Amino acid sequence: MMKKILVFATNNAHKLEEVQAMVGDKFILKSMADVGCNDDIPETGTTFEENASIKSQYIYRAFKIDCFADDSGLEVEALNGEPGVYSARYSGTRDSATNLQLVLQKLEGKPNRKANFRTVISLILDGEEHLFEGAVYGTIRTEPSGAAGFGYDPIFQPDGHSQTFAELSAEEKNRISHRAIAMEKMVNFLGNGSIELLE
Ligand code: ITT
Repeated sequence: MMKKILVFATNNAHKLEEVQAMVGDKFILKSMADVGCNDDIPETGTTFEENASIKSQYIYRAFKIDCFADDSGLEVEALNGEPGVYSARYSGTRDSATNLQLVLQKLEGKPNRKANFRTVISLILDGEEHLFEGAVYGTIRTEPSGAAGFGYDPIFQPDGHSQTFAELSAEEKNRISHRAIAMEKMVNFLGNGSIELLE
C-alpha cells in the first residue's frame, strides 16, 4: 500500500497550509515549488471552474503528475457576486487589506450584507479531470476583525457564528470553510487516501 502523491497547484501559502491540515497524512501533498515550478499561472477564466481547470491542466501538461488546483473567492450578494473570480486582485493589487476595504466601501449604506465564499477544486487523476465544489454562507461585517486566516477572513462572519473567519481558530475555520467542504468531497472521492498502487 502506497500513499497517493498529489501536487497542489497553488502559489498561495495560506491555502497550502489549510489544505495540508485537512488532508493530514492521508496523502503526500507536494507544492509547486516541490516539483520545481515557480510559474504564476495566468488565470484568464471568468468562472471558478475555468480557472481551477486552467491551473490543474497547466501542471498536468508540464509534469504529467496527478494534481489539483483550487479557485476560490468571496461573492457578495449586494455587489452582484463581486469580487468573485477577481477576489485576489479586486482593487488592482494583491494586498488583502486594500481589497477588503474596497468591499466595505462598496457596501456602505447597503442593508443587504449577505455573502458567501466559494471554492471549486479541479483534480486531475490519471489524466482525467474531476470537479468538487464547496460554499459557506454568512455576512460581511462593517469593520475588519481578527488576525488569523488570510484574504477576506477579517470581514466574513459565517452563519451560526459570532466571530469572523479571522477570529476563529484555524481548526474551526478548517472544519466549516468552503475549502473544507470541497476538500472533503475530493478526499472521499479518492477513497480516503489509501489507494493501492501497483508499482
Ligand atoms: P492561487 O491561484 O495560486 O491558488 P490565489 O490567492 O491567486 O492563489 P485564487 O485565484 O483562488 O487564489 O484567489 C482567491 C482569492 O480569494 C484569495 O487571494 C483571497 O483573497 C480570497 N479567498 C479565497 N479563499 C479565501 C479564504 O478561505 N479566506 C479568505 N479569503 C479567501
